[in-house]
Amino acid sequence: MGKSGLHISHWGTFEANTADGRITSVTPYAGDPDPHRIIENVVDAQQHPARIDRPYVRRGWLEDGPGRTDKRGHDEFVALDWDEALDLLAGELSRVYRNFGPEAVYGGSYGWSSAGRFHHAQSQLKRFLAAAGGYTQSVNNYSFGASGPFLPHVIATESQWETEATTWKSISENAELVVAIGGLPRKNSAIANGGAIQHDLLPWLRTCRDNGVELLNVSPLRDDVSAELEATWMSIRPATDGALLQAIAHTLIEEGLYNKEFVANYCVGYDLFAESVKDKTPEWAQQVCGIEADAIRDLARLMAEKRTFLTMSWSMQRQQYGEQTLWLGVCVAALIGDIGLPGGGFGHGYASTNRVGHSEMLFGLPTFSKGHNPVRTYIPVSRIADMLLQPGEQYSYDGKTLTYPDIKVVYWAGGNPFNHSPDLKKLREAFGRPDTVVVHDSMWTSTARHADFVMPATLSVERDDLGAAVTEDSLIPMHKIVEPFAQSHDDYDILRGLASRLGCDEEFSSGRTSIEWLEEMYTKWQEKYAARGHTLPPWLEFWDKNEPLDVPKRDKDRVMHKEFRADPEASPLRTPSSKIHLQSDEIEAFGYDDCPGTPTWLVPTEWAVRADFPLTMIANQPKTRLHSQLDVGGYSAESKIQDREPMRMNPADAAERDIADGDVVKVSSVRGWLLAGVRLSDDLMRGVVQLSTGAWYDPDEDGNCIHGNPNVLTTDIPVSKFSRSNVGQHVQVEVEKFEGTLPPITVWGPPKIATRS
Ligand code: PGD
Repeated sequence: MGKSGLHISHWGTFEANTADGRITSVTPYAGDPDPHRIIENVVDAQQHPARIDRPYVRRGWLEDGPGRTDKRGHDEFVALDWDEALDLLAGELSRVYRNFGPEAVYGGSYGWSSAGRFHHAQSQLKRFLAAAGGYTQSVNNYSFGASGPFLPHVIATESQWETEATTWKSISENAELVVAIGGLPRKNSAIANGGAIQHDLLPWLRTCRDNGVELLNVSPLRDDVSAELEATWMSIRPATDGALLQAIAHTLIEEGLYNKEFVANYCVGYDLFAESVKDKTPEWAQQVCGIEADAIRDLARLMAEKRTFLTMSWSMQRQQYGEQTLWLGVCVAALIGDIGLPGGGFGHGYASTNRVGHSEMLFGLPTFSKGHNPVRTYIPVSRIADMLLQPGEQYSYDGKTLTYPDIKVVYWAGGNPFNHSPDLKKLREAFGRPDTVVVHDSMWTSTARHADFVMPATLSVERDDLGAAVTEDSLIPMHKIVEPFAQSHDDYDILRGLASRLGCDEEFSSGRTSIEWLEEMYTKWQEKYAARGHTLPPWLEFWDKNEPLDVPKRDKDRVMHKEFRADPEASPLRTPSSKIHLQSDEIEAFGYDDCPGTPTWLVPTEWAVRADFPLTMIANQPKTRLHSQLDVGGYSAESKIQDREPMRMNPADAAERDIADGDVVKVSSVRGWLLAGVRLSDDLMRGVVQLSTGAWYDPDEDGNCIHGNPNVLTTDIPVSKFSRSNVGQHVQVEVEKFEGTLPPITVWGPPKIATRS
């Protein structure tokens, strides 16, 4: 029996109890005011049959060599020894670099992988591929892939709205009204990229409530704000927030309630914007979004009267025309005129993770360099399937014309595209195109099953690391808790094995072991703080003490755009005009019909199928895990219904279809179907069903999912020609009771392993 030191994961910090080399239970960090149960998943997952025990190669690849194939995802795997696997893969990488050049290697490798400053799978892979010759990379992310490139054109750069956002402290002390478009769901704030130590969304929202701040939840889901906060729920039809915002702007202008001084001094494009909302009356918006015209008018008046903070969740832009919805939010906040005032203004992504609204560490965290990639070619990250299916094709992105490269090797570590990409049937077809697909993972996820080379990676509990998110108060020494499972290795050691075979080990590893890297990273970081007058303990003292180390933080009362408001000449915005854009000639000149230069609400193309698929599915983030990670863990597993992912449904919609709580249903869209288990809930408005992402994709022979991954239903069309981001948040579906014999889930165990001839 043993007890570990603290361990940090993206979803919380815990101590583990161990016996016989296994984790038997976890205890949340005592300093966390609101721990989440996701930390429990690691207990069952660490030794689960779905762990990858050794290196494997796909049988067809071994027998026929690299090349285009429709067998990926259907084939058997052959076990290899480590040396054999590394020799074979190094040979293949050499062939591709020699014959096709580094652009033919796709190393975009998107995904969250694990917390830990050193063993971050993407950073490791990118540094290795840079050392090996280079790679085609990806830009942006699946979280805010539209707002990332778009918002800098109209108000703020990503580093501003993410890391210089107005703090919860300022909001709770100064705001009178928080309008949360897309809500402030506690479940999403469970996680933070880099790790969560103190979950303080709920404590801050309680302070808001106790201070008399009015909370308004604008969402199709009532529980997008926790019930105890007594928020007002304004239920809105999915994908219509832009129409609501246009009608609010219309009312503010028509009733002369907007802040004329703010608009005159800090904004450009007012006349064209005002013209564009002239006919966007509350009565018009009511027809679109389902909120009564009088309630829209009252809301506009309330916002004009009170110190208002308007925040929009990331989900608002993970849908078609998401840039426009977000931009309309910026416009309404500008008309209200509280931008730059304590507790007022515009926010994006509050509660989308445990990050926005917290202050940052003074001089950041220890870092591991990704090296220098000589290849300039990139794709917007969610265009992975288009890139593989249409090499050489030109496309637009952020005012530029780009060309998809011809990819021969896809190399993925720490991500699960067969979880995160919309339209998984299309992705399957795309994954058939390259010569070779390589995946490092600890689990037999669907992505691993679609690979040629499968390299078993350790879990973070099986290695030493340093952990924290930059918004936390401390850095955690993460001592290994248990030995690596079977023959799994750290990504770093796998890549070192390849680097030495390719002759680039010195460039990749600088000859250091993992623990030597941790010391190097920590010491550089400590010296940075020391040079600025902050003394932190030396490496061995920090590591051996095995306790969280307090790190100094920035201004906890920070207000975004305070300096801009105080003096727009001295502190201009980084937009083309240096001011807030209510309209943009630059965007208009890009000529994108789906991203016009004056923001407007547009009808989603998916609505064309509403006659046959009348329900809108919200495919949001799960409560019981992070994305698809550790889906086999106890907390995630206990939520399943007859082994299927739970889907929530309004009781009236269910009754119309003769569906009861606990039934298994077949959910269909234009693109395919899945099986899910039903939970009835009146926290959903009528016409809406909700199915979280992350159930491991378990395809039948036609690619439909018998387990409940919503991305078999969603579409891969981009948000717009501007950002080319993903629209996974919504899809039109129909639901019927499943009456047949339930097929058993296969994806929670290993795939078929061939005996070697
Ligand atoms: P994860 O499940 O976190 O999903 O997409 P992402 O790919 O990040 O996948 C991470 C993988 O990394 C897991 O398979 C895990 O086992 C593996 N892993 C963890 N640690 C390590 C490690 O140390 N080494 C290696 N080699 N592997 C490791 C998430 C993405 O999904 C995101 S961020 C968003 S916001 C999107 N949201 C939606 C949505 O709202 N709706 C839909 N329909 N679809 C979405 N997709 C997107």
